[in-house]
Amino acid sequence: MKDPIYSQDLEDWLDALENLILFNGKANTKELLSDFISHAVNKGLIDDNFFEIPFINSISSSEEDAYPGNWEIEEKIRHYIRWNALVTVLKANQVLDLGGHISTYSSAATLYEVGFNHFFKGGNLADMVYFQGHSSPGIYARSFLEGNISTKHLDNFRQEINGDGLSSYPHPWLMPNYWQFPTVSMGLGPIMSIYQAHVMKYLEQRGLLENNPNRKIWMFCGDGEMDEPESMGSISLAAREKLDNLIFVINCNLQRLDGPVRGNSRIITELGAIFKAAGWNVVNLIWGRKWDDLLANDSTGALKWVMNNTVDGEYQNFKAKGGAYTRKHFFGKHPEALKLVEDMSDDEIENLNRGGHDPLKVFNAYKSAYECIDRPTVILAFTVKGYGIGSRQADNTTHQVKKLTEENLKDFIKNFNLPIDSKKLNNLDYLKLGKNSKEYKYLVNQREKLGGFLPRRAPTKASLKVHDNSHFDEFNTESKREMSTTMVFVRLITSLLRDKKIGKYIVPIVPDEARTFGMDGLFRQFGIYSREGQKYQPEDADKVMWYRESKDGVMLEEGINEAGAFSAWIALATSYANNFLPMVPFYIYYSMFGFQRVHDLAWAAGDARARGFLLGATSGRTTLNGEGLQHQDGHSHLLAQTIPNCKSYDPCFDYELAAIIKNGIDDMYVKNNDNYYYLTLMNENYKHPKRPKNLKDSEIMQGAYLLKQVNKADVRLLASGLTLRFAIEASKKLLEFGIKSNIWSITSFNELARGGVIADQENMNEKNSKSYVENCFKDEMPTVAVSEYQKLYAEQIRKWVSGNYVCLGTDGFGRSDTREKLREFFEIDSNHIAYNALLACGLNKEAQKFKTKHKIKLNKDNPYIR
Ligand SMILES: Cc1ncc(C[n+]2csc(CCOP(=O)(O)OP(=O)(O)O)c2C)c(N)n1
Ligand SMILES: [Mg+2]
Repeated sequence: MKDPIYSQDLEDWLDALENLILFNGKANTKELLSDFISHAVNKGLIDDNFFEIPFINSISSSEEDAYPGNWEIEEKIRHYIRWNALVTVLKANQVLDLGGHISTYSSAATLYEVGFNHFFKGGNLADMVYFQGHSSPGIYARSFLEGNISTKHLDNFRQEINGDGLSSYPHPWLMPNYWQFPTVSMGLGPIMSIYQAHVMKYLEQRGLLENNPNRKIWMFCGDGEMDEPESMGSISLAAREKLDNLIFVINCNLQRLDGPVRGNSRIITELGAIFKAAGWNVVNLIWGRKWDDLLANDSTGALKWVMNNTVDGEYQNFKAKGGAYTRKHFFGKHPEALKLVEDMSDDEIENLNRGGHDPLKVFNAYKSAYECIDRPTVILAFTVKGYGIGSRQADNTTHQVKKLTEENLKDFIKNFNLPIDSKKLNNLDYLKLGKNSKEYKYLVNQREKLGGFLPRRAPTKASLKVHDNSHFDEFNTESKREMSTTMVFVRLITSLLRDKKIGKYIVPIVPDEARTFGMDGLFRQFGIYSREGQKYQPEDADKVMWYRESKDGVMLEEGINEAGAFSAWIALATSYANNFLPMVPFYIYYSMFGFQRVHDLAWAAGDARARGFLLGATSGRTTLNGEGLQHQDGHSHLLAQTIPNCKSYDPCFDYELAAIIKNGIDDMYVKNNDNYYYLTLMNENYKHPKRPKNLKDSEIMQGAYLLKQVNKADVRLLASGLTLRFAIEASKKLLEFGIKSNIWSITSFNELARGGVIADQENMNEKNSKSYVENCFKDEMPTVAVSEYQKLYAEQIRKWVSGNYVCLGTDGFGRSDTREKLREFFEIDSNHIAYNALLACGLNKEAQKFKTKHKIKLNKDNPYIR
């Protein structure tokens, strides 16, 4: 083991360094030293761990500001909150076993309380705080002391059905006036907050949002949570974009659910190196004040050496096993370190506090984050999981604790000096602050000074009415040339972007696919947002569609990063609630890399009441020819259907697409409904007919309309998206057999099914409702339904279709081939529609004839299992 004591050689070098600073100044020394070290690195003379940040506080005690708050009052408030959070969970588990977490908030209480008392801005354009999901009991407990949550609410923690309950975790869907950000799915808080900060700068640079350097985004999460790829996947963007409005507070209590996060090394050291390399301002918040004197007396460097040569598994033990153990196994690692504590009792050693539990250290760390310009800050806070809960503190199972022994409770009461009679622990009750108490006044006053209570979600009512209908109406006439629905969409969004009233609120977002979708024309016209503008002459500057980056660019080009692009979309789609600024984001991507890639974010978007459009382009299992198994989407609508407030559509014709976007804007930004819209777009060109005369938008929006009605129809053909064209063709082929078809354009099997489910539920509750789907298909008639998606997509409405109902679809993996071959293979082309229609009508002989005439290959393998 290397001896920590400084050698004479080192002393000489250090003297030389001091002299250099004295005679040449700091700036020159820095330059010289950097060059010197670069050379040393090049010669392989520098150890890899040289760049490790030492395991000591980034802010030394001499650099600290005094604590600005009332120490005693804050301590009492904090301890009351700790107790109330604990009791909330214990009560929910006394009889009902409803779960909840105690140890996480115990470790994070000081981190939050310093924020609430001194930093988190409330009011309009408040700071955005991403609370760690399972620390919610502590956040509720604070709101309770503030008077914003009642005893009944706390008693109903995790009991929401009968009203007046509190949701387990932060869910804006369930508590829309309180929670803003759904965080409990680990990793989503970090990535969503990074893109929130990115979007905030974007809105500021476009002049849509007031530029306020003091408005911060705080992201609180656990050290275990940092193992999620989403947590760190975008940290380089935050540094590259100089997101100094972003502060990560990582609660390094060294434990996750099952055990240590990094038993054999140190999570803080690891995270510090990674964030530093990514360009963040890293603030180590490791040791509390009680270590200050020890560190000041550590003239030999022995204590620092011990600190840097102890791993997290050991640090966890020190907090679980107490002072005597710590003396022996920590300080005992070096005789000089042991000497430092020879006059201290075991209790005093046990009480040596960690930085994340010391308000003074936390305050100074936050202050330095506030003052950091041009860089995001990460605060690595060293804490103890289950802090203060007697034998359960730092216990490997502490995460799961929901019930405590009497002894644990007594320890807690003693540790936090609570005014509770330890003999009466059968009937647990919350601690309150009298309205006239100095603590209550202080609590409220601190929040008033900062602008108001948090958390608070205060959505603004949007009124982004599109007055100019010509954007949409131009698609009601027959198209002059062949176009794909993707081209239709690009024309429509370009037109909307130019709208004098709402154009500036429209934001196209792409993950490096703009050229694929023919959107490169937008580059020049509207510009690509770049925090730093364009510092170079682009290669294609002389071309019409040159790659134009600009500080006030409209388009968000997020690179090959669907999770990031989706997070940017969420930030914009919830801007009406978090910035008082309704925005209309259109995120367009390869449909296969949408829901199935980032479905958890799509779920969070539903929870967060996002409003905006998702466009799954190059969709359909058979329309994307050539690409094959990984690219051909035959199920994104089924995934979309799992999100209750996502409305999804598969339009075929341009006027359908235009109507869906028009009504979607009206639904979200005029009627203020918390829905978001998913539309699939195709890349096959064809002519679009004139919009039928009597067609109502409401029919398109409810999911179906009768495109072609014949007198005394024999069969109904229901077709979604592009397959509508095959159904039209099939109806012609059926006429050869004297079979007349009614053709329905199904814009959304999903919406039809939802309407059916809603009416069924109402009927069960004696309301006598009839759904739209039931009304459409009440006549008994053979019906063939077809889509480019799995059969299940059309199957959803079986219950409400009267008569024989046959569903065609594209079950199975895709593969590369031409569109025609794929449609034949998946049995959804016009031949298969007509053939199945004849069978559905019971015309078996005609079906055989049809099969021969049109050379339908049967007896082939099922595409589902091939
Ligand atoms: C994506 C995801 N996976 C798993 C969980 C379940 N889970 C909840 S808390 C937790 C442990 C969290 O550890 P850490 O991030 O260190 O937070 P701490 O409680 O220690 O502060 C786990 C695994 C989850 N909520 N989300
Ligand atoms: Mg942890």
